[in-house]
Order: sequence, then C-alpha cells, then structure tokens
Amino acid sequence: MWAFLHCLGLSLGLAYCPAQAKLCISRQLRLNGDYILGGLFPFGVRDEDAPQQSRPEGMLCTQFSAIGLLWALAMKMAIEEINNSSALLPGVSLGYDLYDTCSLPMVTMKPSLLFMSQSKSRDIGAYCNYTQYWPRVVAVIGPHTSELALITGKLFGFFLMPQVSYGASTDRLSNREMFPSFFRTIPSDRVQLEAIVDLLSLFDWNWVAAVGSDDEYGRQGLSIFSSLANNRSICVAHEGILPLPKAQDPQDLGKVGNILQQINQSAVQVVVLFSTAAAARTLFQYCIQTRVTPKVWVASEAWLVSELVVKLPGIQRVGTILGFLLQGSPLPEFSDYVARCLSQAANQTFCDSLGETLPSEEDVIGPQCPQCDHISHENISAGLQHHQTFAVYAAVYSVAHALHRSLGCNASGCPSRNATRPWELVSKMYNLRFPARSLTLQFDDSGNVDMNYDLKLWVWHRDEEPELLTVGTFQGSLELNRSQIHWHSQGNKEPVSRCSRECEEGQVRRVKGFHSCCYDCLSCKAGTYRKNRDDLTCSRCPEHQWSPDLSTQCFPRPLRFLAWGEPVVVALLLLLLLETGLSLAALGLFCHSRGSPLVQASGGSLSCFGLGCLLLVCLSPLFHLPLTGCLGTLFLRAAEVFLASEFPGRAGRLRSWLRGPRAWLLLVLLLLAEGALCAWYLAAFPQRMVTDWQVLPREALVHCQVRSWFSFGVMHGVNAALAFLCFLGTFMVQSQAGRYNLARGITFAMLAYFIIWISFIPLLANVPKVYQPAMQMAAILLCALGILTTFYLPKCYLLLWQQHLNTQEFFQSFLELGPWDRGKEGEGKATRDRSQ
Ligand SMILES: *[C@@H]1O[C@H](CO)[C@@H](O)[C@H](O)[C@H]1NC(C)=O
Ligand SMILES: *[C@@H]1O[C@H](CO)[C@@H](O)[C@H](O)[C@H]1NC(C)=O
Ligand SMILES: *[C@@H]1O[C@H](CO)[C@@H](O)[C@H](O)[C@H]1NC(C)=O
Ligand SMILES: *[C@@H]1O[C@H](CO)[C@@H](O)[C@H](O)[C@H]1NC(C)=O
Ligand SMILES: *[C@@H]1O[C@H](CO)[C@@H](O)[C@H](O)[C@H]1NC(C)=O
Ligand SMILES: *[C@@H]1O[C@H](CO)[C@@H](O)[C@H](O)[C@H]1NC(C)=O
Ligand SMILES: *[C@@H]1O[C@H](CO)[C@@H](O)[C@H](O)[C@H]1NC(C)=O
Ligand SMILES: *[C@@H]1O[C@H](CO)[C@@H](O)[C@H](O)[C@H]1NC(C)=O
Ligand SMILES: *[C@@H]1O[C@H](CO)[C@@H](O)[C@H](O)[C@H]1NC(C)=O
Ligand SMILES: CC(=O)N[C@H]1CO[C@H](CO)[C@@H](O)[C@@H]1O
Repeated sequence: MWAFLHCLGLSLGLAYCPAQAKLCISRQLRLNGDYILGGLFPFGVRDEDAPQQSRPEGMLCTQFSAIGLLWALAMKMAIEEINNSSALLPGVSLGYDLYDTCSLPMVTMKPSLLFMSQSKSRDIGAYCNYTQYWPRVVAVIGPHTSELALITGKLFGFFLMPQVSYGASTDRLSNREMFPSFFRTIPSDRVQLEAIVDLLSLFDWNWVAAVGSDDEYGRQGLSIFSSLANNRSICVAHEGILPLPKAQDPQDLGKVGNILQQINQSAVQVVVLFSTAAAARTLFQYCIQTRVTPKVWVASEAWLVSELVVKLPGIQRVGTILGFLLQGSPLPEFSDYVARCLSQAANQTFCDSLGETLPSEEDVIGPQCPQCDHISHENISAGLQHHQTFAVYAAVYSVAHALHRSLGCNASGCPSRNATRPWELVSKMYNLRFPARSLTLQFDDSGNVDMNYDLKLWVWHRDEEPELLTVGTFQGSLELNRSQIHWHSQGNKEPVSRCSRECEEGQVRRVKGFHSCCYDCLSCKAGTYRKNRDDLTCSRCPEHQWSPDLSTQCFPRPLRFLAWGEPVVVALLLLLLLETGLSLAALGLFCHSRGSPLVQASGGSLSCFGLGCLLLVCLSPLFHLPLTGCLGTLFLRAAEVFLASEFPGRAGRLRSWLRGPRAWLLLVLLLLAEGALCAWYLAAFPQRMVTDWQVLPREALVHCQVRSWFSFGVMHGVNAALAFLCFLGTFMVQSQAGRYNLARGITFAMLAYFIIWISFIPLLANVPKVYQPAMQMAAILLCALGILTTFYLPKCYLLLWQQHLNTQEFFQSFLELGPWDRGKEGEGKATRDRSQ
C-alpha cells in the first residue's frame, strides 16, 4: 500500500513539475549499428527505505546517480568517435544499448539476460552447442562494482561473451579459469594495496588499523592488505568490517562504534579504510559525532573522491585523508560533449527526430533511465572530472580494436563484413594491446591493465570542499613529494604510528605479545652486534673480530705482543743495560786483576768464565746453558769450600779435581749435559708462535707457547740442583775472624737465585697473560743481577776500594789448604806488596 502511494507520489511529482523541461536523454541510451555493445551503468540508486521484495517484480530505482549517466555518456562519445574515425573499423558502425544496474545484483540480472537473448528476439535458447549462437550484443561494458561483476562475469563467462569492466577491481576477478571472458581497464586492487603498503612503509607507519566494508570489495581488499602488510613488517593492530548502510539498524551503528573504539584503544594514528563510499560515510558520520581524535585516513579509490564523503559536514575534523587515484588520460572535450548532449536533449525538434532506433524493450525492462530526463547541468557537473570516465572510454576502445582485428580490417576498409561472434572476440582480446588517447594499454594474462596511480591529499581551503592535491605517484614504486603534504595534526607534524619506538643503533628487538611491531629493545653486549635492522638476537662476532657494546659491526682484532717502546720493555731494556754494564765492568776488573789473591780465591780464570756466562745469560735467547756455566763455576768453588771446612784432611787430594784442567773438564761435562737437554728440548718441542683469541677482548695475543712444562722444568732442574748443592755446601760454613768468607757470597747468590725463581711462579700465574713474557725476562735478568750483586760485586768493591784487604792472609782460609800454584803465588805476593 505504502509502496503504491510512494510510486504514485513520484509519478505525480514528475507530472506536476512543469518548470523543469523534460529531456530525451533516456531515448538516446540506445543506438543501432552493425555491432551492438551492451552497457551496464548505475543510473539509479535504490531508495533506502524501499520495501523488501516478496515477488520477482521489476525493481524501481528512483534516486538519480549522476556519475552513472556521465559514464554512459562517455561510452556514447567513444562509440561516436569510433564511428566517425576512418582508421578504426572503417565502414563498420557500432551501436549501443545501455541499462541501469542500480548497483543491485537483482536489477543487473535482467539486462544481462537481455544481452544474451538471440538477436531480434527476447529468447535465450537452450542448446548443446553455442558456437553458432548469435546473442543480441557482441560485448558488454561494465558493470562498475566488483559485487556485480562477480555475478555477471560468471554468466557471460559461460557464453564466452567478452565483458570489459571499468570499475570492478577485486582481485578475485583476475582468475582466468573462473572468469574466462572478463577484462577490465583498471588494475586489480592488489596494485592499489601495494601502493598503500609502500606509502605506510615510506612513513614508517607499522602500527595501523585496517577497516573494510562488508562486501566483496572491502573483504577482499582487507585480506590482501593484511598479507601485503605482513610481508613488509607492518602490523595491523585492528581489523574491522564496516556494515553496509543498506539496512540502517541500531545494531550496525553499534558495530561502527565498536570499530572506532577499538581503533581508539589500540592507539594507532593511521587507518586504512578500504570501503565503499556509503559505508565510509557512516563511519565518518559517527567519527564526527563522537569527536574521535584526528587520524590519518588512507582511502581506497572507491571513496576518495566520492561526493557522499566529500560533502559530509564536519569531515575536515577527522584528520588527514589521502589515497591513490588512477591517473588515466584526460578527456578534455568530454565536458563540452556532455553540455552538447544536454542542450540537444532539450531540443524538441532533435528529440522528435530520434525515432525508434532499436526495438523498444520498455515493456520488459521498464524505462531505461526515467530520472535522466529531469536533470540539469548542475546535477551532473561535479562528476565531470571523475577518474573512471577514462576507464569507460578505454573499455569501448578495447572492444573496437578487438573487433577491428577480428574482422581483419585495415585503414581502407574491412574485407569480410562477416559477422564476428562474441566468443571469437574473446580470443582476440587476450593480451590485446590498444591505444586509448595518450596511453597504450595492454590486457595482461589475467585481463587487467597496468596503470599508474596518483597519491592524492585532501586539502581544505577555509570551509569549502576539499581540493585533491597530487603529492606523489605510484609506478611500481612510490615517489613522494613530502614538502607538499600538510598534515591535519597539531603544528603540521608528521604523525607517528608505531607500537614501539625504533630501537637505537646496536639494539635488537625482543618482541612482546602477538605483534612483531611491539617490542622491547635489548642492547648488544661487547663481542656481539646487530647484524640487520630487524634482528631479534645479537649476532656473535667471528673469532678474529671484536665489537664494543651497542655495536652494529665488528672490527678486526689487531695482533698484540710486547713491542719495542712499551714501558715494560723499556724498563727491561734499562735493567738489561745495567746488568750488562755491571757484568762487563766486573769481568774487566776480574780479568785485569786475575792474579790477585781475591780473584784466585774466587776461582781465578774460572770465575772470569763464570762472569762471562752471567753476561751471556741476559744476551742469549736460551739462558739455561750460560746459567749452568755460571752456576758450575760457583759449584766448584762451593765444593772446595765444603771440602775444606768439612774434610780438612782429605781436601788436598780432591782439590786437584776442583782446580786446573780437571775442573774445566768437569765444567765442560756439566755444560754438555745441559746442552744436550737444551738440544732435546728444542728438537722435541720446537718453539712455536701461537695466536690467542681468548685472553684479550679486543686484540689477539701472539706469544710463544711453552709446549711441555715438564721438559722446561727438567732444564731448570739442572740449574736448580746445582744451586741447591751450592747452597747446601756453603750455608753452614763459618769463617775465622779477620778472614774473608767466600762461602757467604755463594750462599747469598743462591738465596737470590731461589727467591727470584720461587717468587716467579706465583707472579707468573697472576700477571695478565700479555705480560707473562716480560715477567719471564725480568726473572732471568733479576736472577743474573742477583748473582752478580751478591757474589761478584762485593769482590769488585774490595778490588777497587779495599785494596789493602786483597792479601793472602785475608783469603787465608782457602790458601791454607796447601801449596798454592807456585807461578801464581809470586803474582799474588806482588799484588799484596803493591797494596801495602
Ligand atoms: C562525429 O561526427 C559528427 C559529424 O560527422 C559530429 O557532429 C560529431 O560531433 C562527431 N562525434 C565525435 C564524438 O567526434
Ligand atoms: C559445435 O558446432 C560447431 C559448428 O557447428 C562444430 O564445428 C562443433 O564440432 C560442434 N561441437 C560439438 C561438441 O558438437
Ligand atoms: C614478500 O614479498 C617478496 C617480494 O614481493 C616475495 O618475494 C616474498 O615471497 C614475499 N614473502 C611473503 C612471506 O609473502
Ligand atoms: C578515544 O580515547 C581517548 C583517550 O584514550 C578518549 O578520551 C576518547 O573519549 C576516546 N574516544 C572514543 C570515541 O572512544
Ligand atoms: C534543434 O535541433 C535541430 C535539428 O537537430 C536544429 O536544426 C535546431 O537548430 C536546433 N534548435 C536549437 C535551438 O538548438
Ligand atoms: C537536480 O538539481 C536540482 C537543483 O539542484 C534538484 O532540484 C533536482 O532534484 C536534481 N535532480 C535530480 C534528478 O537529482
Ligand atoms: C586493405 O586490405 C585489402 C584486402 O585485404 C587490400 O586489398 C588493401 O590493399 C589493404 N589496404 C591497405 C592500406 O593495406
Ligand atoms: C564470409 O563471407 C564470405 C563471402 O563474403 C563467405 O564466402 C564466407 O562463407 C563467410 N564466412 C562465414 C564464416 O560466414
Ligand atoms: C615538490 O613540491 C614543491 C612545492 O610544490 C615543488 O617546488 C617541488 O618541485 C616538488 N618536487 C618534486 C620532486 O616534485
Ligand atoms: C552517430 C554517428 O556518429 N554515426 C556515424 C557512424 O559511422 C558512420 C561511418 O563511419 C557514419 O556515417 C555515421 O554518421
């Protein structure tokens, strides 16, 4: 009843509207020709409060959608252009038959069936074989939404009727098997979503919300966006599905509120809104009402330029809006063409001349666009620059070029005017390359064309409608002009939309929770480093490299060894100089006064030899051998003292072994034994340089390895045994008053020897490994210096400054052993005489 009244009211309204002259646009939506192209355009929008249908009647779409009519006019213009042109399809005329889809599948079905009906009839026959079937149209342009294209695409796909959409962008339509005859003159949504993901990563926004409308377009877009974002390490904090505003019930508003609340809670600053214009409008209405803090809204093409959103009061308060729009090619004369059409349609003479060009289908399909006859230029002027107009224009050209090829036409004419059936056209359209204005487009394997996108930003000048400013382009990759972007945020600051702040250099992420974008930052310790920006753990440096704390790279470790110029080495050198100087001086002095009683008592030429060995201890690389020489001379002295004090009677017999050539023989034997040990040590465990990576954190320590501590000990053992015997033989020996005690010098020397080597062991274990070689050298030098100062230097002192003590009597304890070497005695006497 209500519906009836509504219809009545509408028709009455139209009838009682004499001020607005009736146009005849609805009668120009069809044209006869050799080949007819069907067209599906959204001329109307269904009344929101129209009742639910309970019977399969024709549906009434009363609201006018200007953009649908403009697209239809673009198709009309393209076909006229082709008809006028002599290059494309010469002599062949194209016709068209355009119907309303009302953006509803139920409304779209009827014209689709009509297109498939046999020409000059309204029947669709049921046959086994449709190769000989002649449908009314040769191709269909449209429909414009993915929702509708998914339905018609399958229907036309069965008959292999070519269908070229100018607006259905869902990625599912790229499926060649499901939609074998579907083509479109726009890229799939995937391309636009790749551009959006590029935009997000360019601004480092990795914590975003994604909202899609509750239809094919939104759901598919959302799912592709999620997978693309995931691949680029962008986290989708919240995903929401916006209800379509078809049936406005409070539950839906509640859903919108929920989505907004969750967006608000997750603290994202950027929302990707992949939705139809109508759904976006409801969201923004709610947004403006509840005063949600301004955000960055990344728009999908469907609502970026839609009047529904642009004209929403208060829309400038929702924040920054940007999105991608197809570039296409401009159609500068289109607005003139539309104006001409409108003025022609108002010309009664012209309208009367139209006549019936095609059999009228009004009885089955209803009036094609009754609303179109009651418009003025103002009603449609806003949509004149719509970016999809070019897609319609290009769609017509793609069919025309395919037909041109199918008929084998050239510039002068078409040889066979034999009719081409729709399915023959489909094969010609695969991978078809065709020019459309300034662009050359090509259908790829899935029937899409490649086109560039412009990044558009909404810029408001005072309270007017926003201007769309181009701030970047996407041609496989995004190029951006950042200086042109005005953020609708406080102080035009670039918004930051991240879950966690960027980690500093040398820190890695420890992800907390579900999202990889939310993390704590952990610092890499020395010896480890952050290899890649997104690493979750610190990597260890290779052995030959080091790194400080918080590092992003490793540095090579320089070799470390005791080098000339280091303070320790300088000190050692000074010690060596002192030792060598003193030894040389003592040696000179001893040799000079070789025959004096003092030197004779100390061993004579043997003591000179001992001093020489002591000098060599510091200068030769293998100190054990000269040390044995030195200790050997002292040992002979100590043995003599021991015999003299313990076995005074028998000493004389043994003394010949301790002096003269036999003593030398003994010494040589000792040296040979030690020499053999040294040779064995060097042969069995050759010196090897090793590089130690563990000891020093930043450098590699190079040192000589002691490969067998046992053999090392054995070599030391000979010397230690000699020293021990010396010590045992001399430490108890008493001297008579007023006599020189030779034993005490040896005791002290051995004490020095033992103190130095015994303290060397714990010191060596405790000094840093770098200084261990220095420690060893110091021990050798100090050992030599100790023997020098305790045994030889006091004697030098006596030789130099206490000449009067250098007498036979003073050194009596020895000399009383028996007759002294006669030759030397005179000398000794002479010295004594001289000193007196
Ligand atoms: C086609 O040619 C006719 C006259 O030949 C002209 O009036 C019309 O504007 C042309 N149409 C287009 C779209 O160029
Ligand atoms: C369908 O018809 C065509 C032409 O009439 C014929 O060549 C073809 O073999 C037929 N196909 C089948 C499966 O019958
Ligand atoms: C991410 O994208 C790259 C490049 O497009 C592709 O090679 C890779 O397979 C993708 N990875 C995932 C997990 O989708
Ligand atoms: C958004 O969150 C802020 C603070 O977190 C709160 O003040 C505001 O009311 C919330 N708005 C909505 C619409 O939930
Ligand atoms: C109306 O159209 C006719 C024929 O197309 C033309 O001769 C006439 O000049 C037009 N009138 C106006 C006012 O444009
Ligand atoms: C066209 O615009 C006029 C004035 O703006 C308006 O009254 C009329 O309803 C519009 N017509 C349609 C079909 O939208
Ligand atoms: C066009 O095709 C016809 C017949 O195929 C041929 O005779 C003619 O030379 C062609 N013209 C041009 C310009 O190629
Ligand atoms: C095409 O036309 C020629 C003559 O114009 C005719 O001989 C031929 O059989 C026709 N082919 C088809 C497929 O209709
Ligand atoms: C970016 O925009 C500024 C201001 O409009 C302009 O001067 C500059 O040339 C643009 N740069 C690029 C690379 O487009
Ligand atoms: C409406 C229109 O432009 N029709 C033209 C179609 O093409 C033929 C031949 O090219 C012309 O003669 C028509 O005028």
